[in-house]
Amino acid sequence: MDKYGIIYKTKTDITKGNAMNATLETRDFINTAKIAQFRQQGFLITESAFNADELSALADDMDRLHRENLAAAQASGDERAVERVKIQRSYEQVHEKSAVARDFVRKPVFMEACRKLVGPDADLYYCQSVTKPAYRGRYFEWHQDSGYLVTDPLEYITCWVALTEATVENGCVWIIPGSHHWGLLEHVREDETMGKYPGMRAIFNDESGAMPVELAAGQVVIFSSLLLHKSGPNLSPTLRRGLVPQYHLPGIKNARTGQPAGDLFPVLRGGQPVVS
Ligand SMILES: O=C(O)CCC(=O)C(=O)O
Repeated sequence: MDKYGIIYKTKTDITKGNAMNATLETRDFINTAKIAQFRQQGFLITESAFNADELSALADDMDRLHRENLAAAQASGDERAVERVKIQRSYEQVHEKSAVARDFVRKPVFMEACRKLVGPDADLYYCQSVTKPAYRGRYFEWHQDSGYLVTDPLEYITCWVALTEATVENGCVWIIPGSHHWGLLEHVREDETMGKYPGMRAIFNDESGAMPVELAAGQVVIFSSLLLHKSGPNLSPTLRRGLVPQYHLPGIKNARTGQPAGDLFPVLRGGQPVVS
């Protein structure tokens, strides 16, 4: 048993539960056409994979993290820190801070994605809650996720789950289909501004194929860590909420140092979900 106390869940366990969950838990979200699209264009989009209770339970717990963070900033008396917390509502490795998130990242749609796109064994690599506040959620530069930390093996999958609907107006993700074939691009670090999050920007010069990925709540866009993507500002009067779990092969390393990379949080072994 590892630090998370791994137990292997059998197929019979997966199909238990109430009728609503049984439907979502037994349905296939990724057919062969979607797998072909993922290989050719670097992404696929699922139908809604979660019911309203699952989405609101996660949103509520991400709000709890935000309230705790805001209270800590307010207690510090640092007004700039308070302001930053209000506009930068992104939290990292949330499965370590939230039992709801820890359960969520092993939901069937992700296990199916791992099984079909990663392999019978997969680990969670990283998991962010990404909330863009109304009117103040900022632009996020074009990048490849592999541009943040180069791993060995290089490519893994990013799942961007819409906890609320994601639209052009509220700052949905944009992608360049097929750009995962361009290989790993050079990235430069960009400073934050009032209109832009801090982060890496990929160097490239053809964004003519860019398309927005508008999603209904519960839908997931799954893409290669080499696919170029960005997101727009939130110009709407409501929050835009997403969760971004990423999955890779067990044993992935930081390509520069050779040290283990990612969180080493096992989710799938021998094709079966891991529960703790
Ligand atoms: O949620 C967003 O707005 C973009 C997040 C993103 O691209 C990332 O975390 O790599």
